Amino acid sequence: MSKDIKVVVLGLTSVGKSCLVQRFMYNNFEHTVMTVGGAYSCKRIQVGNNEVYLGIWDTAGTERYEAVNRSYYRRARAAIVCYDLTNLSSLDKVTFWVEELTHNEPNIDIYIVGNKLDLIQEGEKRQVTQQQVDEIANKYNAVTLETSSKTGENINLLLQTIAENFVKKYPNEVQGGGNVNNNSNNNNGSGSVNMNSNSKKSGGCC
Ligand SMILES: Nc1nc2c(ncn2[C@@H]2O[C@H](COP(=O)(O)OP(=O)(O)OP(=O)(O)O)[C@@H](O)[C@H]2O)c(=O)[nH]1
Ligand SMILES: [Mg+2]
Repeated sequence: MSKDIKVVVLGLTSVGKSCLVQRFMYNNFEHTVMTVGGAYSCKRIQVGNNEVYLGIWDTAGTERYEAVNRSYYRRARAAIVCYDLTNLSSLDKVTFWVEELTHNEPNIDIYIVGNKLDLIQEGEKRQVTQQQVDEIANKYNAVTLETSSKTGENINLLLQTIAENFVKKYPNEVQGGGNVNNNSNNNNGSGSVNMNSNSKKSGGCC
């Protein structure tokens, strides 16, 4: 049995939303242009005995597209709300989107994701602490993770966790149940992540 899950990616411009989607979809890190409107991608992953199709809407981070983004997150089951670990002001936009999502899509699962982890590992100053992020996450019952689209760290883990948590939360929507091994707090990229062999660029999606 397969299941389509709509996922929306939100956050300030340049925090790395498109790079995150590109890394997940094609396992590369290439030059991206500023997103205009929204861009859709779909990929199949395996959760236990179930096929899950993640239909991902990558949105534009500039303010003039905020109204448009509301149409992209409508009826989404999960939201990846991104900030840049080297840019404190990008956290304000996280609060903005998380509040808006909680108000308009109260059942949505929220993942607050700190991008550009590689820059911190290379010695660039961290501007956003885990404590600051936890304050928001605790308030809105969100999962947090730090990722790098450049190195690929935690990108597959993030999307696999979204799919696994969905199957756990809505077993009746995904026939067959499956064995779900949720490693949502495991930041080392190991464990239940098994993505690439199941990749698919089109078809069967939301
Ligand atoms: N070092 C590093 N740079 C990154 C990473 N992710 C994105 N970038 C860079 O950040 C810039 C913006 O990336 P995008 O993915 O286009 O940002 P965006 O959030 O989609 O921006 P908008 O489409 O304008 O909303 C680009 O120069 C990327 O190369 C990362 O993980 N590490
Ligand atoms: Mg973009």
